[in-house]
Amino acid sequence: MTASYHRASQPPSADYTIPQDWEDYTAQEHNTWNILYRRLMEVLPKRADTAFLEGLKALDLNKGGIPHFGRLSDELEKLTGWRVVAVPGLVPDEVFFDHLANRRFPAGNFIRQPDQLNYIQEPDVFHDVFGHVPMLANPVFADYMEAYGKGGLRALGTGCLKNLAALYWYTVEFGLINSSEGMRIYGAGIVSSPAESVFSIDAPDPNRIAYDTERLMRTDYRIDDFQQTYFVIDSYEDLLEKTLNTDFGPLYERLSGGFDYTPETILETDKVFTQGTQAYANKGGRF
Ligand code: HBI
Ligand code: FE
Repeated sequence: MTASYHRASQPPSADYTIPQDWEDYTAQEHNTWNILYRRLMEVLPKRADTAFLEGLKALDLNKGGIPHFGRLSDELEKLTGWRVVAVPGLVPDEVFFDHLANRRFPAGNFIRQPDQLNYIQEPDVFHDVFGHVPMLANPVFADYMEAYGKGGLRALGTGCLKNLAALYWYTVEFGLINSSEGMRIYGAGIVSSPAESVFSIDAPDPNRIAYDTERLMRTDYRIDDFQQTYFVIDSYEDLLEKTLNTDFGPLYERLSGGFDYTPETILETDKVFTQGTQAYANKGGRF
């Protein structure tokens, strides 16, 4: 009888990777994956971007139960050169950046408890694999994730890791795209949450503001509730190009290493798609 959810069966290696121990998952853990998958597929068609839905199909994450990382990686690697490696949970930034820079996505090998289906603090295998991996099948987004990892390694020691974390948060985790079909989700933190998938597209509450690299790196974010502001990209090509063309050296000089704007702030310079009902127009500057 294994523990009701996985933890590292042995201390992690220097890069924090551990065996997934796929054969040790219980029927209940596989069933938790199936329940979450079904719940998300009730709300994601018409809300998730086609890039996400195509990745989900290409990788066939609906085989039933928790995917086997080795077999999943063999499929993913054929598409964009990415592999999925098992880790026991959050890993230090420099380890995380190094994995991304080498096209390895670190995914938790444990899954949430049946009584925690709606929200978890730490990314489990459902958030990491269902939420993040399908977008890694998109060649342009796959390039963005590698560029993010390489940028992170260069940023170590600049004192701006919080600003870099905001860039990850407002794109990879909670990003929206203004697609030809309308506003759509690509962020993993949204697509792995049934409630926030509906809220981020349907609700009048949040602001939806056009992506701007420096603007969102200066913006604080909440980790324990729905986002009050979502940033919207025009395309993955545009996101990649803006990231590759940003001269981060001088930007890090300008950044305080902290945040200048609260999550609900709207600036006069913002290109606003929707001003949220909860938002107040803060003219910017420190809060
Ligand atoms: N570790 N396993 C894991 N998964 C993450 O998403 C993660 C992490 N470590 C650091 C981190 N994310 C954030 O600080 C990123 O913004 C870098
Ligand atoms: Fe995540």
